[in-house]
Amino acid sequence: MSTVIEDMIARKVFNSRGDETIEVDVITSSGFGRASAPAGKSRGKAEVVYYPHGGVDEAIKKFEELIAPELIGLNADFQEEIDKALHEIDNTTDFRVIGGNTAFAISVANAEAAANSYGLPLFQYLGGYAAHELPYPLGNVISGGKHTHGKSPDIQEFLALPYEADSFLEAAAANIKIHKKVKDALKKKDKLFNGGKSDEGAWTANLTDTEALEIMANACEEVSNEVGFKCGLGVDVASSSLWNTEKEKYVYQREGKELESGEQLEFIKQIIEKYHLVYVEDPFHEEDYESFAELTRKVKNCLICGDDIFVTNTERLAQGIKMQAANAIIIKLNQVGTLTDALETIEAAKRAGYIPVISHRSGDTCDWHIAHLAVAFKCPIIKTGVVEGARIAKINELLRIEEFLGDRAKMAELQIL
Ligand code: 2PG
Ligand code: MG
Repeated sequence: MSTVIEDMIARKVFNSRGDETIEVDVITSSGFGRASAPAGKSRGKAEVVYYPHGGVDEAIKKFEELIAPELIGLNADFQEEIDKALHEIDNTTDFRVIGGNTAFAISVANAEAAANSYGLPLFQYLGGYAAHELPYPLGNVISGGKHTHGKSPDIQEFLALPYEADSFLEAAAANIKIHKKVKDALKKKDKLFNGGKSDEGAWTANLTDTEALEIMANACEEVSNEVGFKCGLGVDVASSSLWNTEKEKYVYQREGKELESGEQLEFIKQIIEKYHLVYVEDPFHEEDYESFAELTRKVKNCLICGDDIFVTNTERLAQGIKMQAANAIIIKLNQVGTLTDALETIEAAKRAGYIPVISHRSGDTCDWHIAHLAVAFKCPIIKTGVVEGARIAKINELLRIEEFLGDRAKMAELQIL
């Protein structure tokens, strides 16, 4: 058995939106790893740059000229060294030379190649014997905002979180039940509803935010009663997409309302209380740490999660921790580039009592690695949609991990505060 990298290949493939992306193969003397990068639509401003000028073609050129010659011959199981080398080759703070998505695909493919060389599943290679807890699936059921076109809710995502399920299988099945129930409710509500879905496989319909919340709250309650465990309701407001810098207001186009920061806080607080939300992501725009902190202080039994505000970045998270801005953080590897960077952020989050929520991107591939990372790095929640190929790839991989673990499989500790 040897983990020495013998060869590396980069190619252009497509993501679920049909956009070009990069896929990387890492071949060691006795193993193989492959990873492809996802892409966000509602991106945080402080995310790393996905590709150098010239896109995926230029990234592949850089890979062949600058990266592969440096990494071939190194040991794949020295993950930190590989990730450090990627930073050194790039030599900028935001991966703008080689591309954050290039770094992502290499970093993850490398980890898989090392695991495969040892004959281990990725989650066991990274997490060892202690990695036996499955995350709760946080799934997008109704889409709005930047993830849709035409008349739809302003809030980007209406999510289900079956946070008291006894197994991952039951939890995933509950989300699917909610997704189906919501379809029936939408058919009843709007004769013109034609079953349209967003990139993430969530329903798209002519609804206001309040109507979407009502439909979701009913579906979650009905399914909770049917399955005998709690299925909570959550939202990703994706507020940076609503924030108008000139007006200094949140512009809700569908409903024709404009809210100042204080009014936004009141609105979010009110929907948390009325619909018993257990999860709220990005309730304010990415620079408003103060309002995040005020909301976190004011609400109980609800995760206040930062995505665009933290962008999986340790420095931005440190600022959040200092200000007690939230109690949960979205982890998207391609917001920072490498596995090592993401792990540092996860560990810092946990030390501060923040819940790390590992997440897909709206444009994704059938790559399943985040399923393994959730178990390896003990992230109690995975945000990866309910249906649609790229989402189901991750859900099904978690079902395989659950089966593999057998009696040792256990759902993660997750106390909704
Ligand atoms: C989000 C994500 C994923 P995108 O905002 O959380 O649902 O969207 O990948 O477009 O940033
Ligand atoms: Mg988000």
